[in-house]
Amino acid sequence: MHNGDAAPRRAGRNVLPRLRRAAGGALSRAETERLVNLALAVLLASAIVTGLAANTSGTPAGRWLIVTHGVAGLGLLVLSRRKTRIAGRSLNRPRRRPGHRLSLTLAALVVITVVTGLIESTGTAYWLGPLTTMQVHIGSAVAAIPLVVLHFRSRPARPRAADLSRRTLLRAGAVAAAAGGAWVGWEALLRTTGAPGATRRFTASHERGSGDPAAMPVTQWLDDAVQDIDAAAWRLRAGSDDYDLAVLRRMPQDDITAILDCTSMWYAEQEWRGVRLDRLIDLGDAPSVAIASATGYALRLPARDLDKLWLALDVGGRPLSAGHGFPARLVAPGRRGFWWVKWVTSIQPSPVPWWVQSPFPLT
Ligand SMILES: Nc1nc2c(c(=O)[nH]1)N[C@H]1C(S)=C(S)[C@@H](COP(=O)(O)O)O[C@H]1N2
Ligand SMILES: [Mo]
Repeated sequence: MHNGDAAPRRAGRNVLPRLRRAAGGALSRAETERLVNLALAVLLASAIVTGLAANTSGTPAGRWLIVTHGVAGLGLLVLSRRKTRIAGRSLNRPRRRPGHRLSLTLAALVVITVVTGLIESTGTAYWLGPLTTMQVHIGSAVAAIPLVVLHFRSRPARPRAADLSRRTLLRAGAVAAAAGGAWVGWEALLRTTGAPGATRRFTASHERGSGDPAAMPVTQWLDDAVQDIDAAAWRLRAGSDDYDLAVLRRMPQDDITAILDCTSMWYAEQEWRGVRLDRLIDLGDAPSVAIASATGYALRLPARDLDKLWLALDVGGRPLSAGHGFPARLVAPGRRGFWWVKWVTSIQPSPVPWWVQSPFPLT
């Protein structure tokens, strides 16, 4: 970690003073504090928004989300020394402002989030105790959101019209440049040290078990349990038709090479084999298709994607294992792992557009 924050500091030291002179000299302490707090608010908001959005994205267009996410996170580090000084002065006042414990909790959560983000990017620690590094990262970030809101409500860092002046914009540019420099430096460090993270995907996921389904992690979104399904009793309800496994196996199968990219840090490329959904069901005019699991896990996908979705029965030339969704699971190339419903029991036309649903499954 020390190497990590050395980069922003070095960049900050060179760039900031020069720009500060160009921007018309020093500001009062109160004005500096207000601007630092404002910058932190902007960085926190962009880190949170890009982090959540990046988790839904599975196409290369989502890459800029991850880059912005990293730059915003490192921007927090760039400003951390100044913020520590501001907070230190505030805490050392004879009469502390109310809510300082909340602020310290918030600070701790932000530190945990940034540090786990950095650990994440190195690809060296999938687990942190009983939780995955990503669970700690997302968990602390989500826990921080209400505290961020409370914090800025009691200590508003109000923007002013003058913030659009050349001097403040130059300062914002300097912080952005330092954060961008830190990002470039951190990536270079990952490459030169040969950290596993150097080869992570544009989604920031690390390769695990490609071509070897048994080595691919078994991952549940929230609280589903691995289903032990009796193949003889299993039925798929697709529209008004019932399929059993033997019938499905006699249908035309496609071989699909596709990457399953979970939101919790890993991806794997496998050879899947299954039945294309448009051969299983005719949606008519329905705008979306609803896919449901034996567990109740369910979601909707756009009708126009029906010929780009498969109900897979095999992976790597063998039937799915229970953990990976036996007897049938969705293969949704280009979509993040949570769309790849396992233990599918129902495929139905839905009258509701696919986007009328929570951005993430709720079970
Ligand atoms: N029924 C059901 N399907 C599910 C999930 C789940 O919790 N329940 N998790 C999803 C998530 S988050 C991922 S990443 C993939 C993981 O697939 P795998 O366990 O075969 O690796 O399954 C998806 N399908
Ligand atoms: Mo996942």
